[in-house]
Amino acid sequence: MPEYLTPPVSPFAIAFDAERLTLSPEGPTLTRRMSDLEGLFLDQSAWAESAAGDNPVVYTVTSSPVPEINRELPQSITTIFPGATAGELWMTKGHQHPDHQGEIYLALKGRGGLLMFDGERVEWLDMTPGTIGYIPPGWAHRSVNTGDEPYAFLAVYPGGAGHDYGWVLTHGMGSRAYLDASGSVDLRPYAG
Ligand code: S6P
Ligand code: ZN
Repeated sequence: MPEYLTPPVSPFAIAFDAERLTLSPEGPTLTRRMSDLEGLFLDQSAWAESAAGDNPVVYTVTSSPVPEINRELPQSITTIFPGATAGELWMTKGHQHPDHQGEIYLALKGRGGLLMFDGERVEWLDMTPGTIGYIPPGWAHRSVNTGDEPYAFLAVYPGGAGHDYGWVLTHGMGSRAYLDASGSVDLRPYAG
C-alpha cells in the first residue's frame, strides 16, 4: 500500500446519468452567471448590459465528491446554455492548468466545441454526443455551445493540476466563436 501525504479516497462507485446529467453521489455544483464572465466577451458593453440586467446563468458545473488534490482524478459535468452576447457564443471562462497535465472531455448532449490555445497555436474540436476531446498538457481550454439547446460534457482531469483563469485574461484564447449566416461555426481572431 503506497503512503501519501494526503490520504487517498477509498474506492467507490459513481452513478453517471448521461440523460439527467448527474453524478451520484454528488459533490459541489458551481453556477456561472454572466456577471462571473467579466473581461471574456469581446463586446464589453454588451456583456455589462446583460450582467447588470437579467444576469443569465451561462453554465453550471456539477462534480462528483472526488477532491481536487494531487493524484486524484475528479470528474464533473458542465452544461452550457445556448445563447450569444453580441454574437459571441456562450462559453466557459476557459483556463490553463498551471501544472501542465492532460484532460479528457466526453460530449453528452447538444452541440458544442472545444477551443484550445497553447499561446501560439489554436485548435477547435467539434463536440457532439460520443466525441472524446483530448486536451494535451499545456493547452488552455474553453468550451462553447454552438447549438440551440444545452450542450453538456463530462470532464475527467488530474486533481492536482490547478486552474489558472488569469492566463486566459492575459493571453486570450486565440479565437472567438460565432455562427455564420448558415449556422456554421465562424472562428474569428481573438482581437483583444
Ligand atoms: C476542469 C475542466 C472543467 C471546467 C468546466 C468549467 O479542469 O476543464 O470541469 O472547469 O468546464 O470551465 P471553466 O473554464 O470555467 O473552469
Ligand atoms: Zn481543465
